[in-house]
Amino acid sequence: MNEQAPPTGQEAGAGPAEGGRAQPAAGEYSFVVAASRLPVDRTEGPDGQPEWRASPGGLVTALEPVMRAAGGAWIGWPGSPGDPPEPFDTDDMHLVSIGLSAAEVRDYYEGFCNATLWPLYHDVIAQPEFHRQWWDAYVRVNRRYAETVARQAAPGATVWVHDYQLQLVPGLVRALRSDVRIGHFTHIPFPGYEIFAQLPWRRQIVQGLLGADLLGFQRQGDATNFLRACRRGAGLATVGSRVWVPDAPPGADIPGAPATPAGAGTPRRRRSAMARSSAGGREVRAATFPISIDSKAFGEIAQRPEVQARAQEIREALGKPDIVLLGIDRLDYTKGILHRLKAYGEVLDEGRIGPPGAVLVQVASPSRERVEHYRRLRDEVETTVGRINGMHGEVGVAPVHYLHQSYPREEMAALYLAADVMLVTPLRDGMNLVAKEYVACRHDETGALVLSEFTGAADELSGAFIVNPHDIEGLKDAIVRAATISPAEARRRMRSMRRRVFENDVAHWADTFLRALEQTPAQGEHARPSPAAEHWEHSGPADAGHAHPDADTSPAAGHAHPDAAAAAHPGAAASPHPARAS
Ligand code: GDG
Repeated sequence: MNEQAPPTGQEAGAGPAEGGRAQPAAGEYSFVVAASRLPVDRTEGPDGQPEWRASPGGLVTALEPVMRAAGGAWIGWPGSPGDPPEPFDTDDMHLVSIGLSAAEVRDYYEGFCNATLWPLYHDVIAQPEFHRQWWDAYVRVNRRYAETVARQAAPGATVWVHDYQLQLVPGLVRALRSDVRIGHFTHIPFPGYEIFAQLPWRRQIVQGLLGADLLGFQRQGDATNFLRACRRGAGLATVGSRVWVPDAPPGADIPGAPATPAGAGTPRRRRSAMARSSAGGREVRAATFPISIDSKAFGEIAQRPEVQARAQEIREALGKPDIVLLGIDRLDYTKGILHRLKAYGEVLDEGRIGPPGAVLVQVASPSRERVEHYRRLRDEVETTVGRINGMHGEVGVAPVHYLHQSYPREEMAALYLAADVMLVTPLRDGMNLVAKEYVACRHDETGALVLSEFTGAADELSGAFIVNPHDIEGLKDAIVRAATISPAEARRRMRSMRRRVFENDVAHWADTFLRALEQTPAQGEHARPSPAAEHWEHSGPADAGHAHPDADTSPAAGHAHPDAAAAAHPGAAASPHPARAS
């Protein structure tokens, strides 16, 4: 492991480069992850000073083998404003903090990320706010990340950027370091163009993302929506899962990036033609890679005797009801908690199941508490829970146990084990890991999952009771069916879901993405599409309302297969290993 860290922070490592832009010297890490958060917890040392400890989550666990083999660095925000800790090494990786000032936490994190992009990308369930000052902060923080990545990455390194908080980073990194290979994964949905088009900075976002070689999404619909945004918002040509990006730097429209992209300001149809006939450019793939969990680790926790004993204890503490229903979510308006409570309340009203026979435990872990929509949601959820308990409770019997707290993983596993029915009812959710965690814990193949069709998980967990959470009658029926399922049907459904969750775990997800990234053409290997290639789809009247059939049906556009890219680019490097340090 590397002992001495290069300096971090905005000011370090810059030197003169072409075009007058600061070009940082290459670093020493051949695998670099950039994510909104650093996988650390802040604790207090014996002298009262803050100390930082690594806190491995699913993503870190998945990337550990690559980090260990490649000498990896993880770049992220430690989670509180002010001076970031010095870079430090854990057993497997080098952690580099990005500092955010209090104003940046307000404008970038709470503002543009969580009050603009989050609601916009979740189909405007809440009204997004657009503020130029927030956008400026987003650009500034993304640039800080990009500069840090550029300083840490070894020549030819693989860089993996995560999520909606860092969509400009791929383009900005490419402008600084054209030698690295860049992947980006969007954990949340990518909205339909009619919604995305509301964003005043939609073109810059598309261009920022297109700095990557490979763009990963949770579901096919997300990738398809992105490809449409490329055609309609940026006037670029696509075929199947591929976008042709002409030579001008894709970060060009981002304030501070070097130049203007080819075709900006030209009519759309001509721009597309330019894209197809331009002398040079790159091909970017947008494909689906459904994320998962560390299924084995979750399964193992759930097998521990003390966790199983705790599950029993929970049921006893709840008054030994016949049916325990469970919801576990961040307290977020996308998660459909109010719809779930409404349906459950009506099921109780109608006496279809009810206390003391059934109890709902709703864990709503605190989230984004300084954002207005979240404060309002908390009030509404707590009022609704109070109303249901007031109507249907008795002394010593509450039909809803509401817990606005966070728990350790062992307690989460005990809750999953204690629950006969898991309710996962988001209005929109990229994947939803809670559904998969529940399944991973049910080693005796009991239990039932009620799952919203608007989650990525619904594509994989066909053994669930799939619901439209807006359809309250349908949701009520599903809750009752799940609560009264026969053991044989529960086993059949759970077995198929467990097979899927254990086959596609988070390591498989990371591996598939990184292999596909490795197989994208390296700098200088991009085969220019022939101008006669009429299957290249571009924007224009024909695209006004329909995605090209290719975008939905091409095998390359579907769930990514590592071979797909290699087939498309026979000359591409075939090494399965993501790290490419020379
Ligand atoms: C985003 C996307 C996508 C929750 N409360 C506690 C706790 N959790 C853990 C769960 C689960 C995770 O948080 C939540 O993951 P989700 O997938 O449900 O949702 P988001 O946080 O919105 O995540 C989502 C995900 O990214 C990954 O790509 O699936 O669609 O929105 O792991 O267990 N964990 C602990 N205590 C809690 O109280 N320890």
